[in-house]
Amino acid sequence: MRDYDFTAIETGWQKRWEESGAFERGNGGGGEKYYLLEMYPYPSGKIHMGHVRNYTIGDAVARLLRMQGFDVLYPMGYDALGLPAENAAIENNVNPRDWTLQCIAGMEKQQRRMGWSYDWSRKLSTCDPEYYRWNQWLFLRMYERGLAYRREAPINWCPRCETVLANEQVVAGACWRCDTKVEVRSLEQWFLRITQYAEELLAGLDALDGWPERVRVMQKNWIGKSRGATVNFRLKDTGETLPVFTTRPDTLYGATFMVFAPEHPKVMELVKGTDYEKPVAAFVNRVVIEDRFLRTAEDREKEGVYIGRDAINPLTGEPIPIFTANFVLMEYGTGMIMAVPAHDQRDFEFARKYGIAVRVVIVPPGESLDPAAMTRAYEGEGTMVNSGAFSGLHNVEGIERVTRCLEEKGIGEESVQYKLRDWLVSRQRYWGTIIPIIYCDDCGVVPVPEKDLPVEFPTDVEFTGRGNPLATSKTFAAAACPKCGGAARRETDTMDTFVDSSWYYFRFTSPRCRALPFDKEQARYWMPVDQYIGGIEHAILHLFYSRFFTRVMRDLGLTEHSEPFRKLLCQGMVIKDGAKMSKSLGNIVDPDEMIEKYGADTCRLFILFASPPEKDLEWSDRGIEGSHRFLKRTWRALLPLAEKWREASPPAGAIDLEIKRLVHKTLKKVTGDVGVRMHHNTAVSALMEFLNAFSGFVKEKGTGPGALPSLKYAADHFLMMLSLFAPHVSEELWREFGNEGFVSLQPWPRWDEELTVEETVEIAVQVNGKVRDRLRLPKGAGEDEAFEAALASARIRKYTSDGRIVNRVYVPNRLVSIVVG
Ligand code: ANZ
Ligand code: ZN
Repeated sequence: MRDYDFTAIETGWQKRWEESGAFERGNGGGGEKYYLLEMYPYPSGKIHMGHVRNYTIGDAVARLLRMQGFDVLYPMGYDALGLPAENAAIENNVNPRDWTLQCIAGMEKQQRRMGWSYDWSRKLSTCDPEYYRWNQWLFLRMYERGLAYRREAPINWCPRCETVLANEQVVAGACWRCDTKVEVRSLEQWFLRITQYAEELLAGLDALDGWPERVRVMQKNWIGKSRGATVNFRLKDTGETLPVFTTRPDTLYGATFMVFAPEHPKVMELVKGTDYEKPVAAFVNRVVIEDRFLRTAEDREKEGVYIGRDAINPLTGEPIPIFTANFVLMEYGTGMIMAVPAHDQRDFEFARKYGIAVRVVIVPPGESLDPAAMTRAYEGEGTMVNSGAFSGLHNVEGIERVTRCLEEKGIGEESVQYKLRDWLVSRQRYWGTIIPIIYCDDCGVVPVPEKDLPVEFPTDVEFTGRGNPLATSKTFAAAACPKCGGAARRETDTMDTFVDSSWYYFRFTSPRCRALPFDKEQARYWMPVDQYIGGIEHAILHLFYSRFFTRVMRDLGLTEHSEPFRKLLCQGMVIKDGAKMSKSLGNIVDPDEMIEKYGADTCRLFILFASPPEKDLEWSDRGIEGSHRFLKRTWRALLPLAEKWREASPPAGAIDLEIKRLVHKTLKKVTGDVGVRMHHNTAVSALMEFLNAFSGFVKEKGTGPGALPSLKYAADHFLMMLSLFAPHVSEELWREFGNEGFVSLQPWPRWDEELTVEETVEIAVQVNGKVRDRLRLPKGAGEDEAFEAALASARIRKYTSDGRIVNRVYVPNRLVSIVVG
């Protein structure tokens, strides 16, 4: 018997699949469409086990659906723009483009070695001018509609990468890539007006019932909708209005001070020329450069300074002091707050520290609160007190009533606020889509005309690690103004690479479309993505931006869809020695080495068997050995059988019922586990049990002509199922049995429900101590069922019809005993 030479087997089948275009769309049959997508990789040069896991999970599903007759779209591409390529350019003195293309080539080769069934004819790379051309085109459409705009903004600046970072790229006050402490600067920046879609993006979450609940919650919190009221306080001396946003207008009588965000322009304006100017300026300058997330953390000490001015509480008419403090943010609400120390913990801590009055205006029902004795704020519900005409009301009702009162008096109104901010998309970097804008001294901001798209990368640039390389080009910046023809200069900012991934899945539906970002008909047919698979780290940004872009493209008339991803699976991490497998921890297992040593089929099988997709997977050398042994056992069990089968002129014969049951039961399990529940691990273990039962059968019944048809039947079905997980070895054995075509493209067999029902057992029936019959009953049949079946047997009735039954005993699954007197 020849050896299980997985390397030869795997490369052989990969070549055959490729040459025949086996997995190009259209081979799945004319069934219902199914768009299966995994998050495309950043081409860092090598795939890691996280990729291997993600893509193996998806591939099993793609293979099943294709065999089930779905019209499957299963594409792959590369998220090819971004910082790492530029960092590599700086370190190794290569062009980011060359570096990236090389990385893509390397990764694609590895991906092909894994035998994933992508439709490679649709491959795309976002660094291809034919791709980023459409980033620019979409940007200009957004610009025309006011959805892309420019303004000066305080931004996060990484002094090491010398670039602006989005809020979400700041992790605990440091740059997400290089960990350098982030600074705040003010610069002209480009934004996408995602806030215009805040309400719709929030409402849409309810319908996404194919998404993990935790992802929906994360997105909801990211939008951060709050209902409340805007209340106009007044500056005591001038009467100038000072609007605050509060979710608790019911506590207005308890507002004993006001706080401005340190960045608020009013702060320095109000202290100008007073004794307070110096200390306030010192405080402000110190706080504004601190990271906002740390600055406002719950356990962070609250600190601030009095600015020497007072405000008037609009309901009590009392003057209250104004402070500026670290716990108030400029970007939320109005950038200033009314502080209610009795009922807000932050305000309470601040008031205690600076000796500000604490006034209780809500008490727990039936209780009272002594401000002097309080050790924390009372933030719960209760009855309003010390609140003029509102005293005695339940505070929830009070929120409504106070708001209405403010509206009647014209000093406030109901208000809704979102934590969501517009998306800062400009980056001072080279390897991103160039923002297609020209600045002209006479005409101002002028969009690059469509015929001049794409604006491509200049190559005469230097990668020194300082500043924006685009700005070092001698040729790039100078441009003729598209309007007046005069000398003008190009925008050197590039787009955040999250722009690329916000719509790439639309492009896959018609990757070579030249007239538009994608063909409308193709998108109508394929979208939405039916199943998306990727890491939880993209729960907010990528998935949120994609939902935004889809809506923008809808409003541009490009698609009717609003939601891009119908179902979402977030796979767990790959763990080794108790920590996430990562380069920095040095606990990497290299997929190439594993393929070398065990073959792709073994890797795939182990990864799917070791853990259900959404749970973490602990890497185990013993586990992978185990999977390898299973495939070797499969090989040794089936190959000789295939030879026998080919030699014997295949005799027709009935299929053994036990084998049939085994096949149909397993078929049902595998179909449901992979296609519906996405629990590949239990499907794999069902196949392992299958092989055991199969070997038992061979031992018992042999491989003679009588048994061969049953064994062939079992082997065919087993190989079809195994092909979802270990496709190469399945193809090889399939062919060994003399079967036609690819096993990967066989129609998925249907199971017969009846054959999947519980197993049956043989039960002996005794009459007066002598076995008179044997019955097949469902395993676990109850006493009544067993006696009924026994008495229905003609053989038994022969012995019971004369007498009267005086006793009966039932031993489940084994024996019915009847005593006739
Ligand atoms: C008075 C008050 C009394 C408040 C009370 C709360 C409890 P969410 O739910 O997150 O929307 N706030 C408003 N703008 C702020 C800003 N720019 N920086 C820091 N805090 C700000 O929070 C809304 C509440 O957070 C608002 O309601 C305000 O404090 C504060 F017993 O107003 B509240
Ligand atoms: Zn001009």
